[in-house]
Amino acid sequence: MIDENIRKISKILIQRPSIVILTGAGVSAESGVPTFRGPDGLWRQFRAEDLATPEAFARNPGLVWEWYDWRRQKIYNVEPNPAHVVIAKWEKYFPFFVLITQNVDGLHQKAGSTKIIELHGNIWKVRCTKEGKVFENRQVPLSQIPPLCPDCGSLLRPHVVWFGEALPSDVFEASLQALYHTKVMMVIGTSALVQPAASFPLIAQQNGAILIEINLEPTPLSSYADFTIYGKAGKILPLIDQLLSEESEEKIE
Ligand code: BV8
Repeated sequence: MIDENIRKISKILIQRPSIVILTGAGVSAESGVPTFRGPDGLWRQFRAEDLATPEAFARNPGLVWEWYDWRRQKIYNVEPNPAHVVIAKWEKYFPFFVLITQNVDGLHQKAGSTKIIELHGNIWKVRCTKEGKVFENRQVPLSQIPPLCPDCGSLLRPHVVWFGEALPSDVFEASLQALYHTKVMMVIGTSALVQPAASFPLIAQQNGAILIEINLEPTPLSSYADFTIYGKAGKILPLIDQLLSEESEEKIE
């Protein structure tokens, strides 16, 4: 039985083939990646807000790297789930499509997404704290903690945005451009607590977009959303995609 709201959303997507998708940790949950704040949040004992900061890294780079090394070991062999696969497929389906992700796990790219803005960086990249050079580093586990720059020997840091750090201006600007332009804003699997990402859906809605939220539970965005679908992203997105495919076949016939 397909939820009436899912039918309505599919019709909206056909009428307005212009979409920005914002994802959070919930879109990777069914791949086995622990979320930050959910009941299954394996990082409960490590409050992200306490360790994902420049101060924590300055105080104890080894401890912060132990946390990242542990997270990298947890996710290095996980696979994209049906939600990632549908999102990757949609970038070819919609004339205007931008994916903005808060996730650092790289699973959207693994599923084939290319039109992607990584708001908070990527856990598989490291950055030299002296020269700012960025390297890909998929060593699991790390052979040395904390890892050092292969060029100059300085401390490497994860190439992610920590609490208290500004988003890279190019990433922020590209996100705003997409939010001003889009006709639909779909928010999937985020608790909508972290700024400035949590304000993005409202910026899009204020610029005329229809706001759709997919989550297991209500969030601070839910009262603003035009549509909220409660359920697992890995189940809901394929249902919407199925209706879009049926509609497109009808159009072609
Ligand atoms: C900044 C990278 C300014 C690191 C992360 C107001 C305005 C501006 C800033 C602030 C502000 N108020 C507070 C701030 C400061 C701060 C902030 O937002 N704090 C919060 C805690 C209140 N923001 C910042 O510091 C940002 N920087 O604003 O800079 C500035 C300007 C100039 C100069 C200097 C500074 C930077 C924030 C970036 C932090 N980095 N990650 C790392 O990962 O190690 S944030 C971290 O949280 C992750 O990126 C994660 O993606 C993100 C958000 O969490 P969620 O993705 O939503 O995950 P969560 O577990 O919370 O929720 C999962 C959801 O999924 C749940 O709702 C659940 O129900 C749902 N779900 C679960 N399973 C499923 C599902 N849904 C569907 N299907 C399922 N199967």
